[in-house]
Amino acid sequence: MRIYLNGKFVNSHEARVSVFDHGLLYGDGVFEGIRSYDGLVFKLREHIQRLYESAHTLMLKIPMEQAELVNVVKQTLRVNQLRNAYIRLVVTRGEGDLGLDPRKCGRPTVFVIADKIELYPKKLYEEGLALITVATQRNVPEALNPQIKSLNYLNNILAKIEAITAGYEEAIMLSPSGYVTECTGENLFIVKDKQLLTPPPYIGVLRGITRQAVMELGKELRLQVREELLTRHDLFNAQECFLTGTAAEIVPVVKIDGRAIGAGAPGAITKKLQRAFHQLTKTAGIRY
Ligand code: PXG
Repeated sequence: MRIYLNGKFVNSHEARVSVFDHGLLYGDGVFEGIRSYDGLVFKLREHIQRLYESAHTLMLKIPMEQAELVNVVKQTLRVNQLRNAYIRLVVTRGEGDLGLDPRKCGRPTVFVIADKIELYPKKLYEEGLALITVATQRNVPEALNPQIKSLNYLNNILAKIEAITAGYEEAIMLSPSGYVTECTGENLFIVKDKQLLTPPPYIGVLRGITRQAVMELGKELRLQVREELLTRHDLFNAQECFLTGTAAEIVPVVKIDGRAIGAGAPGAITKKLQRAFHQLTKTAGIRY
């Protein structure tokens, strides 16, 4: 496997970063997870733009233009001869010393990994997921805005550990006031009376690229699509619920905190959106 690292392609065993890299020492950096489908990178420009916006808020200057980074991603896929891939793009503050001061880091570290995609089991999509809400609250935007896709994922990892410890695969995280935010690596939607509802970014969620695509598909399917504050009660009494994310795509949710959602099986609108999404992946990408 060839990895892009700071301007060069190197073999994976040579792809090393310093123990003084502030991405490692402090989680000071940003990343993206991107997918390609049959030779098309899905929503590549949107992912690149989100990466640059996350970096801008951190005052982390990515040492190349967006168009150049788009080309690096395409090149990494070509060099590794991958047509269906998972791409991880990482930019860290770079190598510094044993202090937080970002001014000590001379040059950001940039790397791109493209690997075969590990698909989730088919059973997950056919049977749907059972979820629990967890005690670990989602980061508040006033402290560390979840819209920044930073290398600091401990908030999500703590929630994931709670879910796993309780015997579940994924957790629903709430805001400090008890509103639904998102899962540890996916956004959440519910369907109720022809409405497609998802929590608004200001409550503390990542603006998922898949989330955005699904909102647009929902409108095309003549659903009323809205960002709305949701409580656990709203989830329990939804007709359908599903999660969205680059790796997971659209995953039905059939049980939350022991309550069956709708009929307790993947819903009709969820299935329609899954089909529409798969169609979109065949057209909405950038060729490489
Ligand atoms: N919320 C959070 C907190 C995320 O990390 C999403 C939502 C979905 O966003 P996209 O843009 O992918 O629709 C994410 C996704 C993975 C993986 O391998 C995904 C994410 C982070 C780490 C790993 O699926 N982010």
